[in-house]
This record gives sequence, C-alpha cells and structure tokens, in this order.
Amino acid sequence: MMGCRRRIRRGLPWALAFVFTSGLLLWSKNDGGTGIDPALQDDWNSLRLKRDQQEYIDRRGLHVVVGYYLGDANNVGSSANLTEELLNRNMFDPKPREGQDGVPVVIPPHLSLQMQKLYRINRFNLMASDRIPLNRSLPDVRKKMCRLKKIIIDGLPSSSIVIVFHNEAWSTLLRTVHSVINRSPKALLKEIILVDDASTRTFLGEELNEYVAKLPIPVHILRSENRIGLIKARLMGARKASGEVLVFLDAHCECTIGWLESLISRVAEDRKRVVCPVIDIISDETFAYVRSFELHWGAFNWDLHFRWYTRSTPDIIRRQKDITQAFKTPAMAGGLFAMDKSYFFELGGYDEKMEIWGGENLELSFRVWQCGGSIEIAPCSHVGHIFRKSSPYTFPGGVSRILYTNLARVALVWMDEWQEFYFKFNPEAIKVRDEQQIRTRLELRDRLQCKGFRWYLDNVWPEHFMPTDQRFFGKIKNTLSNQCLEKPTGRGSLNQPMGPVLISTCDVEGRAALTRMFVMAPTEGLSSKVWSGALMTDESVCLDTPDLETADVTLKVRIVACTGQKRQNWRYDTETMSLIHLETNLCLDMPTSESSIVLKDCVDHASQKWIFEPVHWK
Ligand code: UD2
Ligand code: MN
Repeated sequence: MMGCRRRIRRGLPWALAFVFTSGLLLWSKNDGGTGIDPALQDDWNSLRLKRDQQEYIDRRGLHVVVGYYLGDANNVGSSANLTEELLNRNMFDPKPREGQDGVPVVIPPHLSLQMQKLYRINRFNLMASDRIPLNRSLPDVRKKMCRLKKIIIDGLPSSSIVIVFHNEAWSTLLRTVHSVINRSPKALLKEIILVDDASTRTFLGEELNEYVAKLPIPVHILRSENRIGLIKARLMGARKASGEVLVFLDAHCECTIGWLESLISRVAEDRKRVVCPVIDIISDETFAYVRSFELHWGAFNWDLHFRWYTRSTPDIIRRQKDITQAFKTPAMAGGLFAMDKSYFFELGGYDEKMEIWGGENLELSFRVWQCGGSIEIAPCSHVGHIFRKSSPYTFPGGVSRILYTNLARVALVWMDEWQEFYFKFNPEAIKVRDEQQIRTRLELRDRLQCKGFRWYLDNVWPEHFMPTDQRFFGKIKNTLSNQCLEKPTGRGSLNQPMGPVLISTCDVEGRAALTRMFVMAPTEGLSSKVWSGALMTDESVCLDTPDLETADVTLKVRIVACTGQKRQNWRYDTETMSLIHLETNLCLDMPTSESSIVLKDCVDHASQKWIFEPVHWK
C-alpha cells in the first residue's frame, strides 16, 4: 500500500491501464511483490500464467504488462469459499474519511486474507471499495487552463446518463451514480438510467429500487430478465432516454468536476461529434484515483484489440497553444462517451447481433467516422474508471466464440479488404465468419453512404501500421543466415524498451508468423529502386536505433513505439539489398555470434544483405 502512495506522489503512473477488446489487455504493473497470501499464491500464479503476459518498460520508464485476457475461465461462484450467501451480502460499510480526495485505501493487515477472498468477486478490491463513502471527494484533476475556461451552460442540451451493469458491487455502482449527481450541473442532467443486465445479486433488486427512489435526480432502473450483454443493454437504456444527449458510463466510474459540461458543449456545437472524456484510473487494488496522461488517442492492433497510442512530439508542441482543445481519435475505448441521441439512432444504434462484451467500440468508431461523423477526446473532461486485469463475469456460449463473433462482424461490415487480413491471421474468427448475418448492417452502410476503410486509414488514422497496396508487407530475411527479423515478445529491461530486434527462423505459419511481419511505406513508391521510410510492425512499434549517446559498442537495434522521427527512418536498396539507417548511415547487420541485430559500418557482405519477402495479406 505504501508503495502505491509513494508512486502517486512521484506521479509515475499516469499508469496506463489499457482497455481491451477481445482479449489483449495492457495495464501498469503496480505491485512490487504480489502482496498475496502464500495460501492463495497458487491461485494467483495460475491466474497470472493464464494471462501469458509480456512485460516491458516503455520509453517513459513505465512498466507495462501485456497479457492475453481470457475473460472468465474461472467461474466466480465455484471459487473456493465464495458461497451464494457471501456473493449476495452487501458489505458496504463506509468509514468517513476513507479514500477521501482519491487517496489510496489501506486495509489493516489482519483483514488481508478476507480482502483477497473478496477481491475475486468483482476482480477488484471490494473491501477497499466498501470502505469508501459513496460521495467521496476527488481532486480537480483538470489542467489550469481547463479550470479557467468558462463553459456557458445556458442553452446546452440536457443529458441522460446510461449505465449498464451485470452483478456490479453496490459501492462501485452507487459511487458512480453519486459522482454523477454531485459533480454535474443540474441543468444538464435530466436523468440517470440504470440497466440491470440480469444481475443475480439480491441486493441489486428491491434494495436498489428503494435506494435510488430517494435520490434528488430521477434514476430509472430498467431490468432485463435474460442476460443480453452490454451492447443490447445500452440500447435498451438509450431507447428509454428522454435527454437530448446520451452519456454512457461503465458501472464502476467516478466523474470529476467539469466532466459533463466539457462533453455536452462539444456535442451541442456539432451533433455528429462523439465526445469521450479522458479516462483516469481508479486503482483496482487501492481505489486511489490516478490522473492519466491526456495525450493519448485510441486505435487498435492487427488483432482488432483496442489500444492507446501516444501523440507525436510535433503534435504535442502544436497543442501547447491551447491544451483545452478537444482532439480527434480514430477509435474510442467504448465505455465512456457522449453522443446526440437522435444521431445515435440515425446512425444505427449498435449492432444488435453482437453479444455480451467486446468489439462494439470499434464498430461504432468505424461507423461514426466512415459515415460522416467524428470522435474526439475532450481533455478537460476527466472520468475515473476501474480497469480490471480479468473479467469477473461469465460469457455464456464461451469467451472466444463471443469475442470472435463480435470482431468478425466488425470486420465483415466495415473493413472491406482488410477483413481478409484479419481473418487470415485469426483463424478462430473464420470459424464463426460464415454464420454471420450482416445484411441489415450492410444496408445501413449503404443507406448512410459511408466511406470505405481505405478512406478511414488514409484520413482518420494516417499513422496506422496496417498493410496497404502501396506498402511492403512481409518478412525481412538475412541472406547469410536465411533468418528473419522478429519483433521481440519477451521481457524487456529498463534500458532496452521491448528488447532488441531478434533474428530467428522464417518458416513459421499462421499467427506465429505475425511477429516476423513488417510494413514499410516507401516515400517514392514500391516501384522505385530505393525505398525509404519507417519499418513498422504490429502494436505501432518501429525499428529504432539504440540510444546512441549511451550505447555500448554493439549498437543493437531495438523495437520501440513509432514516433515518425528521423531516427526511425531506413533506406532499402532493392539492388544492393542493404538496409541503411538514415541518420547514421550505418547498415543493418546480422552478427553470426548473436540472435539480435546491430548497426555497423556498411560493407559488401552477406550479413548486411536483406531480402524483403512479401506476404499476401488479402
Ligand atoms: C471496455 C469498455 C466497456 C466496453 C468494453 C468492450 C471502457 C472504460 N470500458 O471494457 O464499456 O466498451 O470495453 O465491450 O472503455 N456489462 C453488462 N452485461 C454484460 C457484460 C458487461 O451489463 O454481459 C456491463 C458491466 O457491468 C460494465 C459494462 O458493461 O458496467 C462494461 O463492462 P466491463 O467493465 O467489463 O468492460 P471493460 O471496462 O473491461
Ligand atoms: Mn469497465
């Protein structure tokens, strides 16, 4: 606990806990040791193993963990000692100053065992949450310029806040509700709509009805008898909403001062704008409120998992003139956004054939952009969200079936020839592809006269690292060893973000081959003899030099986040087959003694000759 407090003061993790769609999850590792009782260590270890995680230190020194998220393989109810009685007990027991101003909760050591047990129910520290009052204070995390900026509320449209939930904890659900009530201008807040997606916890029934009836703002509860998933639950809420703007929130959020007016005012100016807040982090372990970095925007990786990427340096400098300006984002995380109600339905609501969880954020993102709207992040609007390391609920029908179904629908309807790229490298998704009925969604796309995915990539996400007809996509093979460049997946260390570029056998098939794939967009075009540009690969990482000032003599080439800077530019001579680093004029070389590659003075030798071997992606 102390560790967390220390880190917050140091301000280190604006710690990105990243959201995921069908599985990949990125979060900041915030435990020095696990802090887990030895008796539960096995359980914990198996959870961690299942996540098949990779860890590295990013360029800012942030410890990042990338894990494969498996949804709920481990059925909550069946976990040892989690009885029905316990699951249905509302243990909310607030201590007046606990968690005040967003500080971390410290659980007394004698409660540690019980704390770990309760953690499994919602996959966050339920005991910590249950000790924090529903109306706890939070700091004003906005930048000074945001605080000074006056937004005139008169004349702005009213909003309906839609919160869907399935077996949420009492304290997190109602802290979300109270934070909305306490920190939204009354004139903008028409109602809160809670949609109960077939929760089984008894305290979410009559007890919840009675509680919300006493609140000073109309709170309506809609209940679905059967589990319909978050997508259909949101539709249910949206249809009942009477405000002009829909604002969606997850059921474990806390809104900070100024959050709502910053969203609504942007939507009011242009009804085709979908506006997201900056998503801050409520620690799943301590419930500390951690302000996150404002300069991230959302997109996705080759597997169509949502990802945050950092803005480029020139872009950051440009923005310094007015940091209160909203900025465009190619995709949204999914849970928190404001959208004009009539525009939401005009644009086709959600795809009702999507189940439970996942993919709807990309579907809506593509639809909004391709059909004439825009998506942006309002940096003066901050809302905290509890990012979890795994999902607490069941996925009826199986996690992978549900996730691949949802993503297959996204690809089939919106991605044109890039759907082939997705299916080619995600054979699991092929299994569900042919059974998808997508006619009405394609008709919608037609009716709205939406643009193609090519347009989206070119105009909305020019920094993308997808293959295109104008780009090279394939393997980069050394003529001496017949081995290929490979993106490292293992652990990095502090001074080697993501590790050096590896070299290994080219002959792998299917998904494994993806770590050998590179993309290069030659500035002069593929038909020219000399190509120059960045060598990009999945997750927006690029071939980069070692830190030249500090590097040891070997100059190992690394893979780091793409920045668009010159140090990531390479020239490939299709005739001599040499690959030259533009800034240093050194050549990419494969030392025989090592499995990583280096920069060396250029010589006419097979260790410096590379074959760009194209791979069909569609
Ligand atoms: C993120 C989004 C989430 C959603 C999801 C992809 C944020 C902060 N969160 O994952 O809103 O877009 O990506 O689908 O951007 N729920 C139900 N019924 C279900 C499953 C979930 O009502 O069958 C509720 C759940 O109680 C919660 C909300 O849906 O309030 C989102 O679920 P989550 O918190 O598990 O999603 P998250 O944050 O991992
Ligand atoms: Mn959530």
